[in-house]
Amino acid sequence: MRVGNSVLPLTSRPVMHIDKHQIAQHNQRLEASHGRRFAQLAEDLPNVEKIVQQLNDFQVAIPSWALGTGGTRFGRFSGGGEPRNLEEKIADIGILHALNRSSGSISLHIPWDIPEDYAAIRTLAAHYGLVFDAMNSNTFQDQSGQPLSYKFGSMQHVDRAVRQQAIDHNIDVIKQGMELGSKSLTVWLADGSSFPGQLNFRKAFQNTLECLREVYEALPDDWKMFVEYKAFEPNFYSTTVGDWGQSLLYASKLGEKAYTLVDLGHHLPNANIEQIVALLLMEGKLGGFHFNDSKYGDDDLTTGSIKPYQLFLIFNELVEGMDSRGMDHTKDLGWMIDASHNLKDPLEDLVQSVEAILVAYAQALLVDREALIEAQASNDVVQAQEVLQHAFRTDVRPLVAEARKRAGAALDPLALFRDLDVRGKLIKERGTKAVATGL
Ligand SMILES: [Mn+2]
Repeated sequence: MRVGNSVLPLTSRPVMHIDKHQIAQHNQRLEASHGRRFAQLAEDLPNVEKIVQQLNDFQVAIPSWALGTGGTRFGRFSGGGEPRNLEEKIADIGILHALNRSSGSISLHIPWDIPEDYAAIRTLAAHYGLVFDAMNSNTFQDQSGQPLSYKFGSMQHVDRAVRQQAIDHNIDVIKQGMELGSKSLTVWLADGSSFPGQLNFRKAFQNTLECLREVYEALPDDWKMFVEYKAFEPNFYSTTVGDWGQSLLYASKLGEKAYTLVDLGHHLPNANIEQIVALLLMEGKLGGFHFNDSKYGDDDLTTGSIKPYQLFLIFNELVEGMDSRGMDHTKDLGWMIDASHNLKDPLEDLVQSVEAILVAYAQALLVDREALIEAQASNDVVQAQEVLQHAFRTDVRPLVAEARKRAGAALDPLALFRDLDVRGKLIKERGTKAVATGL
């Protein structure tokens, strides 16, 4: 992984990189104990090779805004060495991908990450083995120099001129994505109201639909549009794309290139997300997925840190639903992490998130489908629970590690990240005061 002179200007040539020898050395140290644990697990799994291959193929997109320390409304505590520009964000994801070989794409947010030279950015990403996943538009903030304000919404706005501005921005994001080789646009709208009476719900919906339709018309044929919903925040009385029903309504009215996007943190407490996923898949309208975890609301905590069983149950429905439609696990849905918080090193947090996603996926692949169908058909509630929990309680980490090893990644990415003092080197390169653009 050498970044050559021809690719990068001198100033943005990263010092920190992880090479094959470092990974090989690390793996060699852990090989004996890993080999024992993997062999033991493999003995009980007749389809172990297929599962390892599926884990090997699975890729999760990393959002460009997850590389800096996230803030809250109250404060932001930078850990230092944060990427200062898009090039450095790509370099960070390159480090992550070198460690786990499961983070092979980047999801950009416009206008936080507008590339100056598309070809150069594409070349740089390719250098790290990265491609561009979904593009994200932003009509939830006002940008400097923007003529009209989104204070009272964007696509729902009572003023047609504001709506047009939001349409134009989204079409512009599509054009930028085309330059980068992206194939999808994620639209998340903060639109809604915070007080009863503020909004005519029907008009807000119709305005939004009309705007989304104009953006949809601008989508290339091989693109998808993801309509992301969220129950509340920043608006606290109503949200104009507030739940999966509303998103599905928009997506159905828009057409076959429009899909619902599920973000794990965007539901009311205790929502049965696995059931939502199952029904959206049944309708062929689940397009993408944003991973994070939460205790209360849109907490954006590390995936799998709070509710790992729920994550497994969601993956169980994803695998069952995708298989029933003959879908490709790796290509037919957009998988992305959407989290950003203020305590952990952002790269360590992402290592943990990707690991948690792969663990839940592996557990879902272990579920004995035939036994589950049999239990369901005979109303054997006890056995159904046993089948699911047997898979969930299996320690599948050796499978995930084996998949990584075969892909040329590290057996223990977090340990290697720390052994190599990656953050220390990034701080040396970028300084302690470097602050990532974005949230
Ligand atoms: Mn999201």
